[in-house]
Amino acid sequence: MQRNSVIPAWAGALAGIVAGGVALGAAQLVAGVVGGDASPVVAVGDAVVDLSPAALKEFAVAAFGVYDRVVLLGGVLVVLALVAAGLGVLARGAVGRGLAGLVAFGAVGLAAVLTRPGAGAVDALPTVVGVVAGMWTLSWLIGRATPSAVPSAGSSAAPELPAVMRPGGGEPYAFDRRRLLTGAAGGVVAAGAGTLLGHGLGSRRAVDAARVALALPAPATPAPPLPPGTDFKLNGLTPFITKNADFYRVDTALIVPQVDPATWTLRVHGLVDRPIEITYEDLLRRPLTEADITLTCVSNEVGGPYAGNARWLGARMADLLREAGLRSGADMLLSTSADGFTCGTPLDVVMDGRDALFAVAMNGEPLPVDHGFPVRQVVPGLYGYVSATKWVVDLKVTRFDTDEAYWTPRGWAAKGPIKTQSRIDLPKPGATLPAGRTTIAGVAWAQHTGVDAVEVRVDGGAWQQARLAAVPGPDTWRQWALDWDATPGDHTIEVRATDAAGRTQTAERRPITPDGATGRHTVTVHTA
Ligand SMILES: Nc1nc2c(c(=O)[nH]1)N[C@H]1C(S)=C(S)[C@@H](COP(=O)(O)O)O[C@H]1N2
Ligand SMILES: [Mo]
Repeated sequence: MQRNSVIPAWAGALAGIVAGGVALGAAQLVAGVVGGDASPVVAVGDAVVDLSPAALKEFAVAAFGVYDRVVLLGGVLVVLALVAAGLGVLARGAVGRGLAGLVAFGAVGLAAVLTRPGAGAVDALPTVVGVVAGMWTLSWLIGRATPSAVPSAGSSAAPELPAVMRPGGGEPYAFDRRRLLTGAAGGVVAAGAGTLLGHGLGSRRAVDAARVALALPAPATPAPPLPPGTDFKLNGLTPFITKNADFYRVDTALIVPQVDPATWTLRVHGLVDRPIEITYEDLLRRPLTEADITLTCVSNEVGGPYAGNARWLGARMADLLREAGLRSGADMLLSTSADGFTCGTPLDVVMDGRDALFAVAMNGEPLPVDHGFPVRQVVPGLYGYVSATKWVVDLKVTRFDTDEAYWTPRGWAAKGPIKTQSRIDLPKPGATLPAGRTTIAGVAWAQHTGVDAVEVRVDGGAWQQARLAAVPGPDTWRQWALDWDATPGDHTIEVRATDAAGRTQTAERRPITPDGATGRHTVTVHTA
């Protein structure tokens, strides 16, 4: 009966704490999957607050201020760790006692979870799964710590304390320290992974729920109705408006930041007279502007897909900056995302009257999380890496010679105005077409200047004017099309755009670094 008691108390305590950690990690993971805030630690913490006398609560708030909740949860965790350690010590003698203790402890957690207002049966799941995972871990670790074969002196029954002598002599040891420690390390990893993953899943659900529940205000300045004929509606031609689900995504985020609009704020500071911090509610109360703007990525190769056009709704950046009071000498806005990414935007561009927005909506919906929910910047005419900060939380008014944005030391230009480009969508590169009449079509962009002409030539012949679709303004791309009587054989099709200032895009091929690719999009097709 004494067999397991050869495991020292510290080892039992370690097994108990690791088992407790695995229980909490599993509970957090399940809570993340099934939803709700059914984490037993939080529930126990809340129950402690509910059950404790008002005087104690006031003391805690007075003593710890806004950190009272953190202190409370920390206290709950310390108590949990002590109890788990005690159960582990108990489990050395008889695993069943430790397991029974875990069940009893789980019952307390369950009571705390189920007595929360609005709790349902599904809220029991994290605690139940957590207790089962903890029980399994505890018996597994105690099993690992127990020597599988104990050499006994002779074959006589009733050995005393099983003890193995170290080869070099010294203290006898009677339990498998190495197997316990490696098992405990595995348990710690599992506990941490479960907690992090569960937390990530949980905050994703919470932010998704907040996003779906949002009611968007009407724009104070609506976008003018789209003129007729912005979209030729040709099969295979990029639509004028990009659906949110089809919009390209470029960012450095391995895990998309989950930003709760209830806690989001934007700080405007730096070279200003009156630093400002606004909440999401404040932002929605401002007069909002709606505008059709085409975003483009500096990493878009000639003919590439990293451009998209949407109807954005947002507060004008210039208004907020004017309220903050710009100081002289400032020439850059350094914006920071919730995940630390930074963008450097020329101040004069944002202040020159164009629709530079803190956008909250995209094509009539709250911003998708991938596209910067709850708030992102959109500045017509600048590549995304110098203007379009998603999940933006901070705006510092500064100078290009003082501050540097994320991509600048990584080989990209500090300033990135969009270069005029045109793309052939139809026919597809390498396509085989029947000879005869066909349509060559695509999109062209020169944001904030506008596209005035698109020309096409086949096999190096004369440039021909394409017909242009309507546009609501200079900030979007523009569809173009040209009918072509294709003769049998191989053909090369080239395109070039001219902006509203009369500048035709250059034929010179340049790579995307440091400030955007140039050259003419060219496709070859075969006609039979
Ligand atoms: N927070 C954050 N914002 C960001 C980026 C980023 O990496 N992180 N990338 C920028 C770049 S390079 C581009 S092109 C646009 C792309 O916006 P989209 O993903 O909504 O299309 O976002 C910009 N905003
Ligand atoms: Mo980009």
